[in-house]
Amino acid sequence: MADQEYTEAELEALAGKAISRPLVTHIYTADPSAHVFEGRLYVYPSHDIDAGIPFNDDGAHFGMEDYHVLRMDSPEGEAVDCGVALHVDDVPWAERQMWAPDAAVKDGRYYLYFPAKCADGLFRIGVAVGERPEGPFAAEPEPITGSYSIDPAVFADDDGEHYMYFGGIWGGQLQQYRDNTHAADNEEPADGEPALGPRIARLTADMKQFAEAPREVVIVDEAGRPLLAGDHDRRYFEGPWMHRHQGRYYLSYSTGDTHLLCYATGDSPYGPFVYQGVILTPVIGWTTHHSIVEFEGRWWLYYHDSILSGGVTHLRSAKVAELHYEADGRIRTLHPYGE
Ligand code: FUB
Repeated sequence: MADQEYTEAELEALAGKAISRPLVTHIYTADPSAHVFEGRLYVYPSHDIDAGIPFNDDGAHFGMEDYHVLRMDSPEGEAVDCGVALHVDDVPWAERQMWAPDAAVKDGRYYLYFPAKCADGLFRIGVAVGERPEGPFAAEPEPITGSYSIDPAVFADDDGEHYMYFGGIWGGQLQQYRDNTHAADNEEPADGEPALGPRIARLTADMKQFAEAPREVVIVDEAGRPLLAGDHDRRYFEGPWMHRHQGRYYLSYSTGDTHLLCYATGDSPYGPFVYQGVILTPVIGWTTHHSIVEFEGRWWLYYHDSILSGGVTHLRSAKVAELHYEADGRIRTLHPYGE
């Protein structure tokens, strides 16, 4: 996850062609999870900082310490920084690396879900509860039992159930787990074997625990064969998101080292999901991470890039662009700096 090298002229040219601007410029924000709460848009991003930690393959340089929530009256309006919603110092079980969060609401209470590393060096996922969409949030004393890896995304289905999707390979440690059991020497499957999938677990009625053991989500090709680990242009890497459109379930995600946002569709929150195509071609910066939200009948892609920091991969800026569906439900591919 190294920085990409760009000349100033190249960055300026790309910035000029960019399809959207950073939501805010006074802080770096990434991994934006957007929701409509109380009729307004609330965006739950990572808060990128330069923690002074040298780059490594585990992503230690992503040394984030807190979360700020952004509020927008519309996707085309200004984003207001609502301030610190939760700090790692206020999470009893977490030591470092407050990575991509998400949020949900139930019965008038708001739940912030977030991954962080414990003292043992393993990521777990926690929940913090608040009375307002922007927080502040009070963390539960322990992470969610049975949680692991990164990138929680909580989906509210029409029947009132909530499901958490999570998991990311490489720095996100998902490859170290099989059947929800950890072994540090577990590796990614070989190229010709089925790829690892994100995990899904239904949440308990109080939104604070898994109601079931996490299951692995399978993404298949058009012939129904699981995508293979060597298929880096299509296989799951990190950053899951779930939304429904015209009755179908859309699982979208990052392909990591090929820097694409892709999607797959299915008939159940558990899948299987059939790979469909690319939502967003690569952005400036190594990571790509997104959410999809409907606001007043139009659909929006929240994503990030590293233009503002001059290509520094751990100093990103959240952005938003309109998303379009074709009549058959396919998502039209977006190009962040024009075609
Ligand atoms: O922000 C830290 C990590 O980078 C996220 O958890 C990943 O999805 C990637 O965007």
